Amino acid sequence: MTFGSADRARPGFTLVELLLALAVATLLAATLLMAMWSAQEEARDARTQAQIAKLNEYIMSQWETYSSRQVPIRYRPANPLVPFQPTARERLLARLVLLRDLMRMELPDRKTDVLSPKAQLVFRDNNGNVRGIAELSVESRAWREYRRRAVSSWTETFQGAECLYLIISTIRDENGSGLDYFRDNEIGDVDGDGMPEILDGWGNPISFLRWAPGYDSPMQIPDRNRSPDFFDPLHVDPRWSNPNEKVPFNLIPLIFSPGPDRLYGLITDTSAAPFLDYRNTTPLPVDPYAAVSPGIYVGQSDGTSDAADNITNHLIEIR
Ligand SMILES: [Ca+2]
Ligand SMILES: [Ca+2]
Repeated sequence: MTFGSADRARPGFTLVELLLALAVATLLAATLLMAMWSAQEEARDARTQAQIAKLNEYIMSQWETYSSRQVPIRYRPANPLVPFQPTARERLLARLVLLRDLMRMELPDRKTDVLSPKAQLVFRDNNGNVRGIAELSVESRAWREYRRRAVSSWTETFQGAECLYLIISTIRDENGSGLDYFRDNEIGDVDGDGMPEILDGWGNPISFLRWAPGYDSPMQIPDRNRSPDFFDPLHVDPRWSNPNEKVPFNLIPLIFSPGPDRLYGLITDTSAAPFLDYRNTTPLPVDPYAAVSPGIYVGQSDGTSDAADNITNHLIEIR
């Protein structure tokens, strides 16, 4: 036996076998990477759901307090020499409008909510002359704190998320701060405007709309007959006298992550100009159902299907 024949007998790989082995290895690696990626996506999704459930808990516990909230009102006459005596109906309207102003200031979702002063409800006589003005007689502590922390470089891009951060970071109770639940890497300033946001599992700001009348969900039905405004049990809102109106229906605050596609797909006032300032809506100030522009409402789809994969407090099962 020669060395040469021993060489020939040694098992070896042909080029085809090598290529085949390489292909199998590549496929295995790709499958493994895919499995790792989908496990990561699942973890991101689960974390975002948990974050939104926690944020929902904070916002809704505040929301529920408004049903029995004291609304401190100051009435001023237009002419200091002519006393202003509001009617019972006017007092009810003042309570409703200024309750909405309290919500606007304590649960802001845009720069103007933080920066615009208290709303004024103006009462006129039959000739259109101003008889008197109603406004909140105190400013809430939370609102003053938000104003103190609003920096001049603040931009509208992520204002909903930035307001949500302001609200949650101002919460203090016996268990600590509202931010304690969130990890360090879940707080960021994606747009670098000096105002932080809470970030979802994909690193995108979790946004907030206190009132999203354009959003349709199992929790928010845009029909006042099936789901009337919870905060107006006496039907004080003047639109109740118009049979053709669908407002005021019940609104539920909207907390939303853009989801895996990282696109929000909902109309907020950042996509329209001029920016909505709730203090100056007409005919009543602080109208939760105010249009961004004619026929366009806060929270409605921007015409794409980008919102389909969003993770929101209206759709997740609250644990
Ligand atoms: Ca920011
Ligand atoms: Ca999306």
